[in-house]
Amino acid sequence: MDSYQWLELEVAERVATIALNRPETLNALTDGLLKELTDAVKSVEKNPEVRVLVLTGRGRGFCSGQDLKSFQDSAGERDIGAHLDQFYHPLIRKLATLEKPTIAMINGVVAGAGMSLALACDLRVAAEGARFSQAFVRIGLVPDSGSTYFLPRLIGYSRALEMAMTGMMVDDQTALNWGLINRLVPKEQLEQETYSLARSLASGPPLALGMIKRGIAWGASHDLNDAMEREKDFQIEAARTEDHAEAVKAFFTKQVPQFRGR
Ligand code: LHQ
Repeated sequence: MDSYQWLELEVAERVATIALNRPETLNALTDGLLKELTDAVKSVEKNPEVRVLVLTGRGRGFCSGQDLKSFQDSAGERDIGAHLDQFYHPLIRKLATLEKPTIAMINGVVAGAGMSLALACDLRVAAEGARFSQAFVRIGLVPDSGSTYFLPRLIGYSRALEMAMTGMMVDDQTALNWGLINRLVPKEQLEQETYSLARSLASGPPLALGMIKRGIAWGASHDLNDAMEREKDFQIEAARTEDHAEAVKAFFTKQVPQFRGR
């Protein structure tokens, strides 16, 4: 896909930005938007110029989850399992396993599967005023698209259950205190803070960053012995990279290492 109707994709200074662009619905997810989003993440994956992905929303919302209008129009006719298999699962898997750091730049309200999208990113930077709801229960559904996996790992079992069972709206400060987001910044500093973080990650060692992402995901769901074995495999690979050799040299010559991803 060369151009997109429902989102914007831009690349600058080795950082790609995907901005969901259906602001009138707080960026609710239609089939069309989900297709474009999956395509855009794949193109970020393939683009060697890109080292970091920022995911955000245009307007006052980050993402309000499944577009309920398009579902309402075909109420009863939809096979939700097939819908999840076709649209959501490949997207969440692709985001969570992308070998490049991903940052959700949270500009406003986040609900339902929109929250799953934010949770599937590696880091979350939110603007003051952002709000978070596992809205599924409010319409008689259950958390999907990875929320049951990511949420208890991020904020703990009890808080995850409270959010999922009540659909409560969690405010920005609570989200920070609970570890749902990494950073909370004034609205007008959201882009500056996010891109400063993104550029710093983009100047890091790409191969090591990819392995760190896989390693932490592995460690979060394995026991200590398995985790150490996996770390060892990754460390052997990392220690063989040119980037590692260059960075050690740069340390002793007191220079800033230039990581090339080799
Ligand atoms: C929307 C939406 C929306 C359409 C706001 N759709 N228009 C489910 C089914 C099957 C398979 C896959 O997975 C899923 C997973 C899910 O994601 S289920 C959960 C779906 N999402 C929700 O239930 C959230 C619905 N939205 C809300 O609760 C509120 O809009 C929130 C809390 C997000 C924001 O509230 P407000 O700030 O008060 O904004 P608002 O409600 O006034 O919304 C602004 C506009 O956006 C409004 O349109 P209008 O024409 O009246 O201005 C809404 O209708 C529209 N909108 N969410 N998901």
